[in-house]
Amino acid sequence: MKLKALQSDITTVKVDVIVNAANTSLLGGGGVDGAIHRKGGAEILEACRKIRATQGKCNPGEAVITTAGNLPAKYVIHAVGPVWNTGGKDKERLLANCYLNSLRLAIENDIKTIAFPNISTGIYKFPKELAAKIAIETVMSFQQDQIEEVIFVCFDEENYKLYDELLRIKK
Ligand code: AR6
Repeated sequence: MKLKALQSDITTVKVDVIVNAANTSLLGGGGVDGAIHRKGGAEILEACRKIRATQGKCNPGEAVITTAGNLPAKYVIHAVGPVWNTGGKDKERLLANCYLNSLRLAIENDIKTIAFPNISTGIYKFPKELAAKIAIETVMSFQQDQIEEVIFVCFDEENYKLYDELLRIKK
């Protein structure tokens, strides 16, 4: 499995699946979630509504999969990250679960290439360096032989530099 960092807008990345940093409602919001729903179109929201109707809200650490609508990817995995400034001591585990559950869904759906945004490091204010370490370590320790490439798509330069550096060290 090849791991790489890319500084880009995740809605433009051509992979089998892009991951969204969603919220528990699954019904859209700001940040990368807003960008994905805006560019992906109504089909994604419709699919999210159906999931909501059957399973209710999506808890932090969990993930669901939908069509990617008009995006170049085939699917979108909506993962709900933890909010940094709230009670509860298991935020690190919940962030790791976002990556684990997304990878599990990718395996179930025969996905070979997956792109992650830096979940929870925007509106949810998770410290960027800690989030990058958790993301990379979780993905690296995931045992499988189906997924060929994992791209960490960083929007801001600070995150890109962190991922680029950490991935160099781990090689
Ligand atoms: N492509 C890639 N990364 C992006 C993009 C983009 N187009 N836009 C922003 N980012 P955030 P969170 C980066 O705030 O912290 C929403 O309202 C951004 O720079 O999108 O998990 C949801 O509905 C940051 O590094 O997600 C939730 O309510 C990263 O994506 C809440 O925000 C995550 O930032 C989730 O907050």
